[in-house]
Amino acid sequence: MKLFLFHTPEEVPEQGAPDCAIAIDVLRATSTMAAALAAGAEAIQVFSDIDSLLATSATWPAEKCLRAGERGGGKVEGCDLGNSPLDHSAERSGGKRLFMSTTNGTRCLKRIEHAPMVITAALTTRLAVVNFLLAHNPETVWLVGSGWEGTYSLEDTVCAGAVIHGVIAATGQTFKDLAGNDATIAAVSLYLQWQDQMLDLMHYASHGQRLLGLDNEADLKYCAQLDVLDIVPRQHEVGVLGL
Ligand code: 3SL
Repeated sequence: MKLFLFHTPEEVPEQGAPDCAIAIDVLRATSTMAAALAAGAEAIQVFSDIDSLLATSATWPAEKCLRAGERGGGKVEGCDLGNSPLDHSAERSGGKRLFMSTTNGTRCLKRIEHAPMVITAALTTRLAVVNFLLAHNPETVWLVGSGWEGTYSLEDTVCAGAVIHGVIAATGQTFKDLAGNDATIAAVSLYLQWQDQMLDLMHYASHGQRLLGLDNEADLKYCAQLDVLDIVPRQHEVGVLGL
């Protein structure tokens, strides 16, 4: 297995495709997707723009539909929810399809949607993602951070580092075997430095600060947890993820 890390969707090469592509948006899209599926959502359908989300969701039975729209950290008018993992419970999300569009996370998924295997990762699902990789053993893996509007995100990089470190720990392989690019090695160093202070790191991260400014400290606490969900959201048809 060769692992490549791209910090933003913009860094993803125009040519070629990996055997497995992993979208990461710790704050908060991929943490929210995992929380929704763990709460029993039927599936998550992702959109780059709100107009297509509203148009497609209008064709779905209303009682089985939840619209989640986020821009700039806030809920989009006309949607039922914003992008908080804490919004999801069995009562609210069970059996429903989540139609979702966020500033960066869903854009990241759209960028990699044509890879043969597409999954999402978050700190909450880190070990499940490592086990998924070990079970499927894809030859090439692209881990793609969602970043913020084209720039690097600390929290996505530390999550990529946590996944890569997990693969190293489980296989005993070295960077020589596993690292496809320099960014993978740097991400593991970041993870090793911060693994016991994940919440502190979220507070220092620029998007963490943006979310704190919007009164979302509980979301930071939730998203900073490691290995609390044993699920891997996986794309089953282009733009639609489930378990
Ligand atoms: O950018 C995104 O996709 C979101 O996760 C951003 S936010 O955490 O909802 O503000």
